[in-house]
Amino acid sequence: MPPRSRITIRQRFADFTGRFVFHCHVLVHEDNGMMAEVRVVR
Ligand SMILES: [Cu+2]
Repeated sequence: MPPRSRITIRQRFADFTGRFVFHCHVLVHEDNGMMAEVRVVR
C-alpha cells in the first residue's frame, strides 16, 4: 500500500466487540501511519 493510504479490512470476530490498536512493530512504519484503532461492531 502507498504510505498514508487507507484500507478497509472486514473480519468476523466470534466473541469480541470493542476497540483495540493495530500497529506495525517497525517504528518508522508506525510513525508513518501503520498504527490505527480497530473498532469491532456487531
Ligand atoms: Cu510495517
